[in-house]
Amino acid sequence: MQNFSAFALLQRAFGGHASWQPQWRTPEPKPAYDAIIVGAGGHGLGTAYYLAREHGLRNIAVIERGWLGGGNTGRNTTIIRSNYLFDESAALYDHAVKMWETLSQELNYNVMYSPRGVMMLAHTIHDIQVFKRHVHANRANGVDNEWLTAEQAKEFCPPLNISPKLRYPVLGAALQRRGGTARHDAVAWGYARGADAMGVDIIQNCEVTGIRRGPDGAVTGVETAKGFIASKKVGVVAAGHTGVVMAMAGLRMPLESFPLQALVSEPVKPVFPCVVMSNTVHAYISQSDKGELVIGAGTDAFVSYSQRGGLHIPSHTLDAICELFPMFRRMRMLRNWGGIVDTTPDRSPIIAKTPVPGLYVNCGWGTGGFKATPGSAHVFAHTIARDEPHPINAPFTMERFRDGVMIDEAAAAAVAH
Ligand code: FAD
Ligand code: PYC
Repeated sequence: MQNFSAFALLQRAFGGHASWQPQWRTPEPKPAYDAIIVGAGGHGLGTAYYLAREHGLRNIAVIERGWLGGGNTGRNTTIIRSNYLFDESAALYDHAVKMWETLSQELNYNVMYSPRGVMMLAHTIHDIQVFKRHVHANRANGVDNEWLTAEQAKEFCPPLNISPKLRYPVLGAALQRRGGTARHDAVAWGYARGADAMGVDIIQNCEVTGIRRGPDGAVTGVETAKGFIASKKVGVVAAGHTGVVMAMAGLRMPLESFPLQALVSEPVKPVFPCVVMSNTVHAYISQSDKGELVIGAGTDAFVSYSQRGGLHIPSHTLDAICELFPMFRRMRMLRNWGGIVDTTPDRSPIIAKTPVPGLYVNCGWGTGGFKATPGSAHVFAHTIARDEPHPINAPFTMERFRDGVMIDEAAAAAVAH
């Protein structure tokens, strides 16, 4: 008589050996990836690119809840500059500016970096003092920056209204000639293509919903909308949502998230030669290669995860732009949008290891992380690959808030937040 007991059937299925049992248990998942990057913005994709290019890791996944470049990388106004006050920041942002200069060649993808000059307007005695201090500090750090009179500012940017009758007249300006703009989506696509060519997996439409830790507390991988993905190294670069993602590992971050808006006009022929920023009247402007005037202001005054923001911000900004550049009064606005930026108490980023072994974080860029993209990605890749910071990002720890070693760049952030 045939034996149909479950045991006998299993014995037959496994070749009649008594050793079938271990295969019956679910094995502990082995690390599938050398590193996982959460967030396919410019910083995340760039990090994967440099991990592969400079540190020889090929088995990397970039996990993105939406589409690549659909976060702040694709929503920002692309201003690039390195005129920050403190030594630590000047080193970080100038590292990035130097990388921008050759990024198109590095990626063989035109990121349209255009060093057309960034001019920051002074409207009060306080502005003059602050900007002159920046000019001197920058020069001491080998970062170009120069002081212009109002007349010199107008010569550099002819549409600028320097009438003394303005409510906030232009009293002078600080000019960084190496500053400028780049094409934001090209940066995301350039890094994505470069990383993909070296074997990096870019997994879109796959939200990270949990960070799994082993009995020793170290990271073992991430839970996602598509299932568990294992890795002993996880780098979180999820601007605006970093606090939410890091909470999944039990860490509370010193971050607040705000909407930041921007808008563009109808396209016109080339009319605006540089970038002009004014923190005092809350407006900045440049012209894109498509011809649109690219305009923005400070953050909304409330914390939120809404990628929209209040209508009073664009309207207030346009008032300021029309006063500074009266020739734009009759132009029509084409569209406006918002992104979510996360800010730290000292308005400087965190690029660091965390107290959780195998978990790294890059966040807190507030309104100003696009300019840092190549430099930030480069030093973050170093931090993940070697489990220790690059000298340039060594000061940008989480612990500085506990220890009171701030890098207070609120003034250099230039966009009120
Ligand atoms: P992002 O491009 O936002 O990428 C983070 C990604 O993480 C997103 O794609 C998001 O979908 C993903 N993500 C979030 N949560 C999860 C999850 N749970 N699972 C998986 N993926 C997740 N900076 C400048 O230097 N100059 C400027 O002129 C400038 N202008 C700006 C104007 C506006 C309107 C805004 C909103 C920002 C501006 N910034 C500017 C700031 C700049 O855009 C950001 O600091 C920078 O782009 C951040 O890049 P990132 O790659 O870190 O973030
Ligand atoms: O950081 O220069 C900047 C910036 C400009 C607009 C938004 N951020």
